[in-house]
Amino acid sequence: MAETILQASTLPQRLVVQLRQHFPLVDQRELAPLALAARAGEFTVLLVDGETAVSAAQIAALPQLKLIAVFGVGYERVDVLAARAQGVRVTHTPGVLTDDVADLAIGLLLATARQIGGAQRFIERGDWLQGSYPWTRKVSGARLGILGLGRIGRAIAQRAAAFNMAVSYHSRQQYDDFTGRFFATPLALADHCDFLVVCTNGGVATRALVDAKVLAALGANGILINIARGSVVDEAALVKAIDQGVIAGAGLDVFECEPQVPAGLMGRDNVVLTPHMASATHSTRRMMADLVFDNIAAYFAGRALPTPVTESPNP
Ligand code: 8YV
Repeated sequence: MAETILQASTLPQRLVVQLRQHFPLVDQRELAPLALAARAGEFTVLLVDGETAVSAAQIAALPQLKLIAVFGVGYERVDVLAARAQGVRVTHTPGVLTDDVADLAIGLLLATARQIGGAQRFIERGDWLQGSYPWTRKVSGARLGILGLGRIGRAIAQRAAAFNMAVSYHSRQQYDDFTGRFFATPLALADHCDFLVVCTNGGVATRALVDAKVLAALGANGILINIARGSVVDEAALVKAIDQGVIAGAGLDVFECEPQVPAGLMGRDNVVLTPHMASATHSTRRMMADLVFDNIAAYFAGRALPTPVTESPNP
């Protein structure tokens, strides 16, 4: 029986075509549930996007599974511990999307502080004919707090340096090679900074790390940016904080129950929303696809996987 890839998410067509040219591939969504069970022994590779959950039960239901290839850097929806226990390796797409995500973080930060969306609506409504747009918030020289100092957090810090921002951070550990000030808790970081940018991993370990207390500490002049995962922010607390002026604004690319976005975040000049598109540029999505292909090709050729998940998953 030929080793087959089981595709369980919608992925770039170019990647699927390229994979099909080299390996047998079946789209799970075209299989009846019973057919999936009957053919379960064929599938050695499971191909998913970053939003698709892969549970211990799903892994156990594919007895020959050897590799889960994730199209995305975040892999918190895959039960990595269960995969390891069953001898299944997991790959993801780190590195290639770092610039795009950091770029969008800075874009959201500028758009939120300077109310670029609100200003456009102001022109479109014809309000400029009656007077000027209200003054907004200066970005250059402000204090930037980075929550989660991984590749993306560092790339944001690099960009913030060009804006003369004083960068500080909270992370699972303190880094000697990073000059920004370390804060031992998200609360202390929020209390210190003007802009808090969430760049942590998702998953249970970071769930609601930004809660009502952290938002209160960020304060009435503070702005929250989230390009990581919606789960890291207590969204109900955020809606309340925005509504009651506990914080000054938010720029958000990710949400708790995507693609659902709370109505309380909409129609506000101090809230900028984008639909989880930080890595969605032509060139980056192409590089992500190439990396997924390379990982799968390496598996089939018995070579070392280019970008395996190596760190311990969230407990
Ligand atoms: C994608 C992402 O939206 O890489 C990630 O972790 O959040 C994004 O690049 C997603 O994973 C694509 O499926």
